[in-house]
Amino acid sequence: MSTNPSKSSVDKFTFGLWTVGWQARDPFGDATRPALDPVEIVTRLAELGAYGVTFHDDDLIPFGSDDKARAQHIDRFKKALAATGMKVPMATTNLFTHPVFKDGAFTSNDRGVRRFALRKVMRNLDLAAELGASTYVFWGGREGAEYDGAKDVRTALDRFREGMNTLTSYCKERGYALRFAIEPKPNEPRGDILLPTIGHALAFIDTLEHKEMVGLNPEVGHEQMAGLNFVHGIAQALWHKKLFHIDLNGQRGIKYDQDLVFGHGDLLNAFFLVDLLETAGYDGPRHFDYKPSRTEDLAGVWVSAAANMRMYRLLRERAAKFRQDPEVQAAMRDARLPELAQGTLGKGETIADLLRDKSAYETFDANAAGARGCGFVRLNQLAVEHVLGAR
Ligand code: GLT
Ligand code: MN
Ligand code: MN
Repeated sequence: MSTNPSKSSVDKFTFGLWTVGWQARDPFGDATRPALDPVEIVTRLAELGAYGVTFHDDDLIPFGSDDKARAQHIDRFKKALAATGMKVPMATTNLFTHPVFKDGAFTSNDRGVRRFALRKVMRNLDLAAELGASTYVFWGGREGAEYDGAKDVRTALDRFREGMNTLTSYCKERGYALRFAIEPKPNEPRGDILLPTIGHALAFIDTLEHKEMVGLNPEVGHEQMAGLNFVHGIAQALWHKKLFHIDLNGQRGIKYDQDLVFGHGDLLNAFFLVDLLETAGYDGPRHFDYKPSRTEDLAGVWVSAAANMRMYRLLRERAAKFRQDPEVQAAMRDARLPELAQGTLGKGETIADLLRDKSAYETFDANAAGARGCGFVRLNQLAVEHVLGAR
């Protein structure tokens, strides 16, 4: 039961500079917290036991900085990383805040904006490679539309693909060992965003020139905003070998993007997510993309950051106990979970063999099979009891 949230960098817990650094400005109200210096963020997160930080170009270097100011921001950041041992496993581009991106970046109807976006990404790819990042995220928050007549979606997807192909080629030319991770989201800030779910993004990636370099960075809340089951989405991403990175947070149902602390939304789904990540051998960062609620002061920011890591560790501990519990193992057998791993056709069995097998059809008792209970509720109750610490 004891879970010590002490420093354990092997956990690879990472946070975006923009998460704890969020000043809590929303469409209805002003900031409730002061800006935080990236150096302070690195230092405080290191003290809390995080493994690393991630950033958008503009989180580190304010938009429009000249070369001299840019170099100074980078230098201070590098010194903070060196002093704390914090890593930068991922970086990304801000292609959504400045008004120039109001109609998108790679898919803006305005060609000049598209070219500017590619150059902005290339510039930050250079920095990401220099800082040793292995993943580069693409969240296309402004790639979309409010009106069906305002965007030719098929042509926009051509431009999106052209952008991704150009940027993978750029990395190859420069010899960068970066992999790209597309982050789907159904809506907000655009009325409808292109590549809205894991499934849409997977299909898109399959059309890319260097598709082996491109995978996913799914976010808990984004799939849940679309009413989808995040655990199922992650399982399919893993199945396609496309889970390159993950954004952990909490969301309570189909509404605006809440970015709550991990586990503060659908707790049971978070439990099974941790179980999946741990048992499937996902070895990438556990990246928290949350926003400390607007109600919190600076002390509350650090409380909420620590809560994400503690939640992950607690759920990992519960999930391991769930799997070790003999009653759970029996319930899994009764629910025929191991049987699903057995091929439906026998080894070497042909279609002719299947057609000859009378027990498969002619004498198969469909009514008896249909009457048999599956035992899934018992198994789920055991899971809930483990989450509650009742077992
Ligand atoms: C933005 C968005 C996140 C993305 C970030 C990466 S930025 O805050 O809400 O989900 O992961 O661009
Ligand atoms: Mn979000
Ligand atoms: Mn995210």
